Amino acid sequence: MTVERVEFENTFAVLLEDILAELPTFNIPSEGAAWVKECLEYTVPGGKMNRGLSVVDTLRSLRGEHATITPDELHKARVLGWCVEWLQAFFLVADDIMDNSKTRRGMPCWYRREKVGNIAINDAFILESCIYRLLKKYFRQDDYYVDLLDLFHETTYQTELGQLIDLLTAPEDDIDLNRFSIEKHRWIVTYKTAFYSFYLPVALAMIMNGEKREAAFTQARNILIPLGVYFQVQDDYLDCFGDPEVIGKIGTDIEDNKCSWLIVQALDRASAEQRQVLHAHYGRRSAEDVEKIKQIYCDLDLSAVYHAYEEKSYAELCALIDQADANLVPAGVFTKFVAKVYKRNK
Ligand code: GPP
Ligand code: MG
Ligand code: MG
Ligand code: MG
Repeated sequence: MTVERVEFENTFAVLLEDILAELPTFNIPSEGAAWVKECLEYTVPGGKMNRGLSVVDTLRSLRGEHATITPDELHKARVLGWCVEWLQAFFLVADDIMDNSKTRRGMPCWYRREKVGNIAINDAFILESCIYRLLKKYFRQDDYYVDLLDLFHETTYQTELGQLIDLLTAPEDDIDLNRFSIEKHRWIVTYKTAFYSFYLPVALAMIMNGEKREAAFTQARNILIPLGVYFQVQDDYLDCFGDPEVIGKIGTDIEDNKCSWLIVQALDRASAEQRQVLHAHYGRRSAEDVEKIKQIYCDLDLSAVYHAYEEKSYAELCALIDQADANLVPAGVFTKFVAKVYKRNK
């Protein structure tokens, strides 16, 4: 584990304590404080932490090799990183309910734990509120406080709109594969994943670094959104072809009738007979139905299509980075990020 990863992980304990320490000021009954502690410990840490660590990485890249970052600044970058991880926990707890998922990070989804169930809906709201407790504690005095708040609100709304279309495109009682298209898929993943996973961490570090030029944020977005799309295509692929032991979750996209990258690619290539099989078996819960769909994915050699897509996306992202103006955002910000996700298997 890198030094930063250890420091970052250690910061979680501090922030958890911040949240827990103020609970008595609400006179909350003791079972409430115990619940919040258990929920936060279960749902916030334990991921890959790529999003959170990216805030710190980005701040370092923005400052350059030899510029110093004070201990206080480093701590604040880590706080922002954890705010992104908290946002992610909020989304995942809610997403797992909506997607009927079984496991997350190698454990049962929070809502599936004994005594949790629908309380997880309220827990998701609490997870979201924690972001604003932490921002208030650490950034209230800073002139960019309102910009941080605005960015978190904006990004949350974008993600919720993305999740809305993800769900509206996948009604389980009305299977209609004609709703799916490459353009629809791209819109959904841009909104439900790319903004919060890629643009948000970088933009937070830029704000903290005093960036005011709109062109710098636009440049970051122009590279990070395609990177986020590529990342969600990987997620869609791994949902079907990844190893649950490695990705820590059991895929549900076929059962959930999702407009996944795989089904969109399959529809683009299927013969009339294959299309019929897809129509007959997609979005159904039985293992036999799912197997029929996976068989067509294999017959169409979607793994090869995916690997070609990976190469092409990588080349396109590298070209975008090459063409970018390093005076707006240094290339290292993006190359580090691309290196983290290229050919990932989890
Ligand atoms: C990933 O979709 C998108 C999210 C986790 C955002 C959820 C947004 C909300 C507003 C709740 P996914 O369902 O493919 O993720 P996973 O495969 O991890 O379940
Ligand atoms: Mg999901
Ligand atoms: Mg989902
Ligand atoms: Mg997924």
